Amino acid sequence: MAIPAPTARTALRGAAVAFCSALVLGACSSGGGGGGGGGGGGQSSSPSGSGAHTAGHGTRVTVIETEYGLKLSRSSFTPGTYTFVSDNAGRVTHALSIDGPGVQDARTKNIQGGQTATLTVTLQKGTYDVFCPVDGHQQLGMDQHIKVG
Ligand SMILES: [Cu+2]
Repeated sequence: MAIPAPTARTALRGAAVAFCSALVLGACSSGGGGGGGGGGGGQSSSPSGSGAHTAGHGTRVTVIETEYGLKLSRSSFTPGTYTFVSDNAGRVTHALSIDGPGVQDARTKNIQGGQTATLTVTLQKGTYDVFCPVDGHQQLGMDQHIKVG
């Protein structure tokens, strides 16, 4: 019986939208009715990490770091995405950096002794330099070359 007149509906909707936008935007999403885009979330406060590649989808490769050397869990690589899990088994601060075709000095944050950090990169055919970017450590032996292909 009560078929709402289109004009009334439209007016009502318009009023509701206006009402909502007048309030805090987030409050509207609890209404559920019309597909409210992106309710929660908002800007999660990211830590210090810059552009963190958190989605570690790659093949895991463990890199044990000590004074002063790197030990990779694998030595043969085919092109693809890898997540390097850098495990600082030493006492001083280290980090892990990878440089080669398509990967320009990707690096983890500094890693304290006993901590780990990950680095996800996509490797192509070629040779990559895997090293510790902390001052002088590369020269001291924290340096490995891996061949992909
Ligand atoms: Cu180091």
